[in-house]
Amino acid sequence: MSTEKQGAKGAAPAVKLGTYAKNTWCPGCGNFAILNAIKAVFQDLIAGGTRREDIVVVADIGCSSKIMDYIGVNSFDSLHGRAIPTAVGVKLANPELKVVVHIGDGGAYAEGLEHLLFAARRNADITVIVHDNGVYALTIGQAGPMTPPGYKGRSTPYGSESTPFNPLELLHVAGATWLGRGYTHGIPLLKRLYSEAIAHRGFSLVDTLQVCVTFRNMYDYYNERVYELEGHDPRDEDAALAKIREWDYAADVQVALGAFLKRERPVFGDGFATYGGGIDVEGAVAEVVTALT
Ligand SMILES: Cc1ncc(C[n+]2csc(CCOP(=O)(O)OP(=O)(O)O)c2C)c(N)n1
Ligand code: SF4
Ligand SMILES: [Mg+2]
Repeated sequence: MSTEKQGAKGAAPAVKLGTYAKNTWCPGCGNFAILNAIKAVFQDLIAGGTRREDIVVVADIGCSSKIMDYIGVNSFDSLHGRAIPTAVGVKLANPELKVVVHIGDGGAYAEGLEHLLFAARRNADITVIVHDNGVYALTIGQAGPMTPPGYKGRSTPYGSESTPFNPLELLHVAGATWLGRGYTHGIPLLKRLYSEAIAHRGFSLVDTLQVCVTFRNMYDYYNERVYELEGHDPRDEDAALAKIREWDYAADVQVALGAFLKRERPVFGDGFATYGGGIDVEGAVAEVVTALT
């Protein structure tokens, strides 16, 4: 379900991409910024000629993943940690689609980590937007893979003992071809990063520092530390790794935002069309349907 309104005088109607689903995020949640940014990016894509039905959001499970209910494009709700392979399958089935995953840090960097690394290794042409709030928010704030030591939550009442790993460093090594980091205080940068990531051909991921105001409110902390990359060349793989290593997701240092890495490698699935002269997808589907009816 979606709503559309008439645009400016004489202009084509603006596709609003809203839905009638009731929004259940907490007031002040960083997910609102991600929603506004990605909707604006989809609107720009549609204004530029992309068919609305060719945009697919694949959601995981969590507060983050409710976002698919609030965007009027095709979507698929996967199991926790399984949004990545689902998205890769969607893209392989129809390479014309723009496939965007919305997933929490728990889903991406714990439950689904193996899938994430393999999608990066294969350079699957999908965009992954991680809502990185550093907790399992939907299940009321347990410590997750990105939770820093000392965090007191339901599962760690005396303080978390574990240290996060750096997901961008891991993905750089795994073979990702586009990597960036955003923050939910500032929609223009999010919009630019999401737009660049979607335009990139190959595996792209934007680790989005998404503030969970209810269980881990990091606004003051991040506001004092974040800065936008300037003069950084994302095509320099070593410089990208050095910038990515500047912050290990636990140390009290400056936190860079922007596009860290952009490189080209063969894209997963490009070779499939050459197997046996190509796959007749419609014919194969018709065969199955005929057999079932
Ligand atoms: C396989 C599996 N494990 C655990 C759960 C329970 N569960 C649902 S949401 C969630 C937390 C999600 O955390 P995250 O992925 O970081 O998303 P957030 O809610 O923080 O946006 C968990 C543990 C589940 N649904 N399925
Ligand atoms: S619990 Fe946290 S992440 Fe979930 S909606 Fe509330 S503020 Fe947002
Ligand atoms: Mg989370």
